[in-house]
Amino acid sequence: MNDKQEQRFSRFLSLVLRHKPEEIDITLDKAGWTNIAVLIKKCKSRYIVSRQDIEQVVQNDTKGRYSISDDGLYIRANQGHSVKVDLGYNEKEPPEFLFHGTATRFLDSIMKHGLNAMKRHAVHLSDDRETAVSVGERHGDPIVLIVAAKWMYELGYKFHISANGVWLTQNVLPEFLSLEQ
Ligand code: HQG
Repeated sequence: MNDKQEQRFSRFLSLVLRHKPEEIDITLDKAGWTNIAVLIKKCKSRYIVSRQDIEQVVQNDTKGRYSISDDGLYIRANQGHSVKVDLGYNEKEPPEFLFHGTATRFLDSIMKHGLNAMKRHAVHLSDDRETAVSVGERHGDPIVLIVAAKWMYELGYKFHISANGVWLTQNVLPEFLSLEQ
């Protein structure tokens, strides 16, 4: 696959592994894994891919969105699901601050209601500002919010980190949010 084909197929993988497995009639297990051989077969009407192509996409994905199981038989998305899955990540103590990138037009609502998971399972946070800016840019004029993560953790809120380094939490109340100066 060339770069373009790879990107297109990666977007398709995101769709079926995170949101709509029914689109190609595959099933995800409780932890989000699906059998690679079956996936290749079920993709056929839209993408003719080999196992090697899939390995290439997993390896080259800029955000490390996917993992292949240790036995090499299964693939899953590391985070970002809207379908019900339990990814089984261990709880982890976050650094003092984490970042969330969003668009300026969401700001009023976020400062009023806090950060919600919206269509996904969790609020996505990063430990660096640059990532937050690029996440925010996907939605429009970007703005970075600082989350008092350690304080939340000390108060009992749970944090998990995905295999590709994305911090996940259920929701963030407005009192834990501040705007970058
Ligand atoms: C906003 C990408 C109004 C929230 C990225 C965000 C990330 C509110 C949007 C991953 C709100 C949801 C996730 C409230 C939250 N009122 N707006 N109360 N609470 N929002 O796409 O964090 O490329 O579901 O700020 O890199 O942008 O898919 O979440 O703007 O890691 O691998 O509602 O998706 O990764 O948008 O992005 P999203 P996100 P992938």
